[in-house]
Amino acid sequence: MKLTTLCYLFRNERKEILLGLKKRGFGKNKYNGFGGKKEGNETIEETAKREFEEESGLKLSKMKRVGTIEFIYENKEEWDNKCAIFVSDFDNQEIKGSIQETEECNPIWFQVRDIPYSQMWEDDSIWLPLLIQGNDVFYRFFFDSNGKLLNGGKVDEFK
Ligand code: 6OG
Repeated sequence: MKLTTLCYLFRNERKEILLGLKKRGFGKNKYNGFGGKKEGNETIEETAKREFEEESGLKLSKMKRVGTIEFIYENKEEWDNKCAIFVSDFDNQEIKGSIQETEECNPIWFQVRDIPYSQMWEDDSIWLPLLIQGNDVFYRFFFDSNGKLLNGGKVDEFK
């Protein structure tokens, strides 16, 4: 199964979150954290930082690993991925670059209380509120080949 990353950047004491509106490819027209596939022999944290910069324009120096989520698809094994989840805080770290819209993604700050769950993957409303409250997230979710959530839940063995 391929290894992927997702990183969520917060600011203003975690009252605001940066989300990216994907403009093409997998998850088009959905908001998500920033991330993608592990390449070559980079570490998973290197992947997370590289993908964050590619999609947002920001080069973060600090990220914290807070969990693992497996996304499993019916009849679409090539989409299955095991995703390392990271968080980062905009304040009190050195950040290079500036927020930029790219061909792939449009980054937008949201108030945490206004997260657009209806325009996100269905699983996000289950675990993202817990992550925001400071919890670790270890989950496995099953989807049909249209990306509809079938079932899923917590997985302790990832810890
Ligand atoms: P590429 O294969 O396009 O990376 N991803 C999901 N994110 C959320 N929130 N929910 C899902 O449920 C997801 N399935 C995949 C992981 C794919 C990116 O999309 C994320 C990767 O960051 C269906 O390079």
